[in-house]
Amino acid sequence: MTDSTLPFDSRLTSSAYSQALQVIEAVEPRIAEATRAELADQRASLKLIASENYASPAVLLTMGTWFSDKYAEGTVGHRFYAGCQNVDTVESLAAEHARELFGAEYAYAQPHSGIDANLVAFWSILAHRVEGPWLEKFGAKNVSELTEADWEALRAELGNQRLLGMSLDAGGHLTHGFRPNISGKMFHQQQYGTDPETGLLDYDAVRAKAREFKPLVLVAGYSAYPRRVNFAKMREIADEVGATLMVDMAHFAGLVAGKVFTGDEDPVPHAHVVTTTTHKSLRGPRGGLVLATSEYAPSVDRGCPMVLGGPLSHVMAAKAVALAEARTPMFADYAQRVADNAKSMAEGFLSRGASLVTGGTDNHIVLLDVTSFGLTGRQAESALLDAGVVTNRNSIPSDPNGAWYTSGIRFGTPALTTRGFGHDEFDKVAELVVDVLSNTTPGSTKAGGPSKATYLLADGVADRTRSASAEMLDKHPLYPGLDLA
Ligand code: DSN
Repeated sequence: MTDSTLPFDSRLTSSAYSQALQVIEAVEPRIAEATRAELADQRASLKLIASENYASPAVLLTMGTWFSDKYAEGTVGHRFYAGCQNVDTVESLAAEHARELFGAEYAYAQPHSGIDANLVAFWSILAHRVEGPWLEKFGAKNVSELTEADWEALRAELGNQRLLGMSLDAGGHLTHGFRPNISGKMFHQQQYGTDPETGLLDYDAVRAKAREFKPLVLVAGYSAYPRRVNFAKMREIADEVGATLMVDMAHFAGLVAGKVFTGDEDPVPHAHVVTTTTHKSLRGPRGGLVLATSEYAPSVDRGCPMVLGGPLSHVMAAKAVALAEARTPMFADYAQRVADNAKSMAEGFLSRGASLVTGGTDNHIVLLDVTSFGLTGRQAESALLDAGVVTNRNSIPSDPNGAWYTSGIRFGTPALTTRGFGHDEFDKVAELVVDVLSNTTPGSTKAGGPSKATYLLADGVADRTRSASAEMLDKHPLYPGLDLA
């Protein structure tokens, strides 16, 4: 029995993949074998990584075509290579679906990943906010008219800008100004955190920091914050200090697309520039996307060659297919289930005495504080993996174990919701996780001291977790009916 939320025809898909694998097998059988093994592994595990999902066969198949063979640097209608008319069709369609889906004035479908999308956004904002006035000052029409001396001064000006983003341990992303990331090096950066008592964003504290720091760019968005953000308030703060509001919605783009986040929680009407990946809750191919107001569009359009190499036309085609899927009522229903399931999982943890950062969730993420189990995130992640539960360790606010060992485990509902898991299954998943962690004890170092990495999982726990998981996974098969025989 199946209630997968993926739209596809299993007979056609089985035939397409069986034949494709035969073609691959004839050249490099080990790749065909690894491809079959990967499907088997994904089918057999409880995938709870918040940033992963399962794309539809239509999306996946679209990536395996001759569009991969094209170079298409430039923009639609203005390429550096001849013969890009079909790539133009693909890129225009991806952008059109993105604009329609999100109600954006402008969409740029070329970024290869989320980091690329953020780099395009940063440089576009600098070009618009810093380079623009500079060109005006020197009466130049474009950067090619600047002299070497102008360039030297412009470089100093570009590199002297400030960015304020959410700190990594509060749930922000590496690219939001984290020191070791390029964003923390190309900008003078400061970070805002969350309230130490509640774990929630404190908009007054963000405002106070923005007033003091006066950033050129205010970044909102997160990769491990289990709550919604009020983007209208963030825009108010940005306006007050003259900053550009950039929202990275990579994690929750599916919830925006499915109209679970509307009004003040929808970043698109409030931000100047919005970036996202397409493969997380949005359930598309691995890639990035930038949305912008018309004012920022000309500088975002310079993403290639400013920051990006040649666009991946086959992936842009798959983005168009995924965005078309996301415009259906079926996807809106899926997005609502993603959020409902996260609540069920959070309640499942709380009712069993576990401690959650912010005390719960209202998006797709549940962030479990594992210190009450006497474990580090690293130990908990490894013990769960032994039991077939795939997650990732994550920092929690003011994490005593730092960014490597951490004290949290991040769970996400997009992938298993795609398989059809609902309230009861997510409650059961919480029960299994609590059982595993309650039966895990920290290990010791070789010298006999306390270790942050080693652990001992009690006998029998991994087996009983795997068999309880298998029961649920069998009821909700991945790509039901897809047979590679
Ligand atoms: N790596 C992604 C995540 O797991 O959230 C973000 O880049």
